[in-house]
Amino acid sequence: MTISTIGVPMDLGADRRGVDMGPSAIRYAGLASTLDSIGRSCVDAGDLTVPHAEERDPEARSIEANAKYLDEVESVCTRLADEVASSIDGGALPLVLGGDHSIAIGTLAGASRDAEIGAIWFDAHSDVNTPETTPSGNVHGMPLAAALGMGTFADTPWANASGLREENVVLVGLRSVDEPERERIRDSAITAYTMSDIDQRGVVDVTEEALDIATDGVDGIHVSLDLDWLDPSHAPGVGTPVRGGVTYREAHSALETLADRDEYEGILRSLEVVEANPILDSHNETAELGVELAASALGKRVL
Ligand code: B3U
Ligand code: MN
Ligand code: MN
Repeated sequence: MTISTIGVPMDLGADRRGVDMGPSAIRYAGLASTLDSIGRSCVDAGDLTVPHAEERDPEARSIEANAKYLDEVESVCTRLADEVASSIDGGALPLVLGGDHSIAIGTLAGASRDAEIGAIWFDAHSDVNTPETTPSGNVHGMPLAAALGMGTFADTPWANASGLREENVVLVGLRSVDEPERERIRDSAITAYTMSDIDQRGVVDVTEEALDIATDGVDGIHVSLDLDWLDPSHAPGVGTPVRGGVTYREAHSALETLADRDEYEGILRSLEVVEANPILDSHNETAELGVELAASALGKRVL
């Protein structure tokens, strides 16, 4: 299956410059040649246009302190959803390059258009804040809540049109969860694995179970890879690093486990790599890691 790369140079959801250069950094790290070397044909659809924070009327910012730039994020996500849906319709596998994690609102909407999907969320954070609970106002802490219609997101088109159910959502690698998010996860049908689960059971066992849950009764799954899932010693170029993340090998093992399952069951519908910030990075190593991990997810084999 052809891979269709879609760049989304979004930083409004993190309210922090630099992560908008993520798509460029990931391409510079050799995405196209790496995919080519593993025998996957790849078409680059280029970058979506994302407005800059500086273009914005400063007065407008304070009004939505609880969800900064939400209008702009939603308008980019509307276009992203169309791109993702049309690349799936065309028989391709969309590989979305962030940009901050707010773009997942669009990716999930596109991947779930006319389909039931599951989602695996590799992330240090749970991203189920809403405007009522967010400690930062940053929409990159809210995309799963938006897609699932939690809190004030219940009335948005994102939630209503989505073929994503909590029962098929699995969070893997958590170590930074806000108190209202903890309650929300407990009250939901979402499955969540913390870093302690990975410590105790091993990343392959956890990923196998995550795959069982995410794929149960659906047409396919979206895999969202927030690079802050990894320990900052391996992925320093992210906006909100949290110590105690997965190691380089654990990350590859998890994505190889996904690729093995995909080879036999054809479950992967869309993939996303987000939060690479080259300004905070050391010699582009986080973007390079993003490329390597995408290759593992897409079937790279040593022998
Ligand atoms: N939970 C916090 C922090 C955060 C979430 N996602 C990232 N950071 N990258 C929040 O602001 O919602
Ligand atoms: Mn995230
Ligand atoms: Mn995160």
